[in-house]
Amino acid sequence: MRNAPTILHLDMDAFFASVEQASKPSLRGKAVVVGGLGPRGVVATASYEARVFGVHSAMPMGQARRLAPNAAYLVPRFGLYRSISEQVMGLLRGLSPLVEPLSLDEAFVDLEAGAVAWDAASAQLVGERLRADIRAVTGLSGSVGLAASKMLAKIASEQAKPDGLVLIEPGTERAMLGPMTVRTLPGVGPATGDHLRRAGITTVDEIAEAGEDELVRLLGKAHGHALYAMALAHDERPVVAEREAKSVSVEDTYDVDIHDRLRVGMEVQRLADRCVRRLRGAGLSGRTIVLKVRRYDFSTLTRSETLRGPTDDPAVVREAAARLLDSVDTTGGVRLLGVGVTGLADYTQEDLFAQAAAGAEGAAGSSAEEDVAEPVTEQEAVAERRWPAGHDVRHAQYGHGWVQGSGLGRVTVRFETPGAPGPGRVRTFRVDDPELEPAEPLPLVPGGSVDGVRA
Ligand code: TTP
Ligand code: MG
Ligand code: MG
Repeated sequence: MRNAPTILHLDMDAFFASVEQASKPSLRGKAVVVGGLGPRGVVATASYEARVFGVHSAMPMGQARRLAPNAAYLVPRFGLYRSISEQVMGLLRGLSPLVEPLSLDEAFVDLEAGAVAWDAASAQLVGERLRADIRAVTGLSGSVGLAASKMLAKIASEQAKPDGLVLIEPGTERAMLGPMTVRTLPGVGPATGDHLRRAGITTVDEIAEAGEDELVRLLGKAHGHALYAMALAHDERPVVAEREAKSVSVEDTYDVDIHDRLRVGMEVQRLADRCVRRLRGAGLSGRTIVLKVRRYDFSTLTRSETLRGPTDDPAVVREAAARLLDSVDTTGGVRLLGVGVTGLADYTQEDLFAQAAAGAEGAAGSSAEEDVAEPVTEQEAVAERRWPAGHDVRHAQYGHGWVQGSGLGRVTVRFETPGAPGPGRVRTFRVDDPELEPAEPLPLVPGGSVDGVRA
């Protein structure tokens, strides 16, 4: 392990919700919940104001509404979040060639490799300046952790939340980690935590005391070994730049185009299994399942789905690939099929013990939009799909605004823009008002850009 705290971990605060608050002045300082609003929807995230009521990511939306009935409930706008993520990642790449994004709002940066920091004082300065730059460019706050290893940098940014910076001085790691709950360690979620607790292990010190053999006996070889090392604050994993980050994929080209839909389905299942064997062979797991289809006319489509947590479970990958295939038209024949897994993780990410369950519950990310409508009548469903809560609109007379809600043939719009000093006015229209149309998001910061945004 290096002896200077020059690994930086950044994680944006309440990311989706903060973007919504930045773009909608009336929601600043208010409880905001972003997620799927349909009957099976789950919370993607909640603003810190909403977390006070107990609302958190992955909670069923119905439960969130009971806990925080007065919060604003919004459908995610992934295009906007992606474009802001790009701005943030761009700032990180300005610091070092070694930037490892873990998700839209989170990345490791090796400051030493960028020659921008070499000791605690210089690392602290870079971290503070980065937070200021992020605020200037995006209007949002991110929390920064600095330490001599990835694991500790991530723990530090968690401690820094929200809107802070924590630096862990090398040499103090063991003493700091010891009394903390095992849940602090990466890879220990609720399931692994329960498992350890039943064995009488609740703190990091108790993992160290239990010894490596006991950990392996409890959690299996790979996980037990890794967890023991982390409890001793041993973590030598390098920051891996995005372009080096591996993705595992397999594909087959067919001599004769496949026309039979059943056969296409079977091939996809076979490729999914092969892909998982490779993945496991490399000791990896990944969050995003990708399906590639080249059709008879050489048109090539890729479809992807992002799961809540990384998986290396063949059943989960097979099911995701099958769902993706459902959305692809293969009439006319298929020349090539491929299945891949990206967003790879080693043991750093989520609760490895519970990953199969998370995968089985389906995707939390991109599929949320499908949950939007709870059809009261056909017309209601159409209205809600055309006017999702939180999405931008433009009215010929009143200008730019966003959908506060819709129902009973009406849509309520609040006319306000990101730069405005305070809340804008609310007006209600018929859902088929010819003067009202969906609009692209505006930049969060005056003069900023939202290149490539498609909400
Ligand atoms: P996180 O960084 O885990 O959470 P957050 O940024 O909302 O809040 P925090 O301040 O605690 O970091 O996730 C980033 C975004 O990813 C989050 O804003 C929404 C999305 N997300 C989901 O869609 N589903 C989930 O289960 C989680 C955890 C996040
Ligand atoms: Mg975050
Ligand atoms: Mg995050």
